[in-house]
Amino acid sequence: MVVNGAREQCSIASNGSGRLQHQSEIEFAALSDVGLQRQRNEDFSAYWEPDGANELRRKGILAIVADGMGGYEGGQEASQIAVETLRETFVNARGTPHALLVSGMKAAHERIREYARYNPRLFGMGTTCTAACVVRGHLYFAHLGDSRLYLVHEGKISRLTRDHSYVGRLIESGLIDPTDAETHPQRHILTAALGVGDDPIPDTPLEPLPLQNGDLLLLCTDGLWGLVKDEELRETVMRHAPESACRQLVELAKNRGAPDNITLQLLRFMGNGAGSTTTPLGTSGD
Ligand SMILES: [Mn+2]
Repeated sequence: MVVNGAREQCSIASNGSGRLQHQSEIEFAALSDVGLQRQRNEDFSAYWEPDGANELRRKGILAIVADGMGGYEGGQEASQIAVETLRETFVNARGTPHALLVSGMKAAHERIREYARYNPRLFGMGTTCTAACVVRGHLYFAHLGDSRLYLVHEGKISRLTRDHSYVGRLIESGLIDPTDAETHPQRHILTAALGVGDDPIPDTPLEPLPLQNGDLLLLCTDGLWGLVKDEELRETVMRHAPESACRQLVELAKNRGAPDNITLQLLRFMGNGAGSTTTPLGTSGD
């Protein structure tokens, strides 16, 4: 089953029926909205889960968000190419989840560069890309740019990705305060993205992260996290079912002006957890 973030002004998706059919451990919802000031939605996202329990066990599920940049239609093209290439690689190639995510990102990078080469007016097109895979209760991810992946575990929210942006660097170096970042004139400058520069090396965790029943994963573009604080994200996703939480968070961003496109995916892990005996990948006994 594939759920694409369509190019409509606003689109909601969920895997409600798929979950019942395949006993997926994931409850999923996603929402993308053009926002209040942009003409186009340059964000793109997709969620994939295999048809069949064996395949689900072997491959797990894949969630991707991408936020394109570049003039003309460059941003739109870049984010869509990235998401589709990464998904293709993940679905069709063989390898560990980590290897598939990384090689998928490399393939996406190449394809965007090639596309720009044959469409010179799209020169400079690029995209952020944050992809998460959950297989047998373990989270893998790969990340480039300033979209984000959050984990809500036992009521606490933590950000699993760092922003590959100029402002992100200034914050990490202690040169500016996180609160200044929201208004910093250079807050949109990325230091790493797909389709731009040399071969990208995405951030990945050293070890897959074991998930527990009830854990929540949130993937989102800066159109959301730029306007909605971590604490507000946490409260909303904990208090509401995924689909309703998606709608409320987009509403919140819109109440605050929504200058950018907003895209988010929310995944609730309903499995036994990585510590269970049925998950051979589990490395610790809880
Ligand atoms: Mn954005």
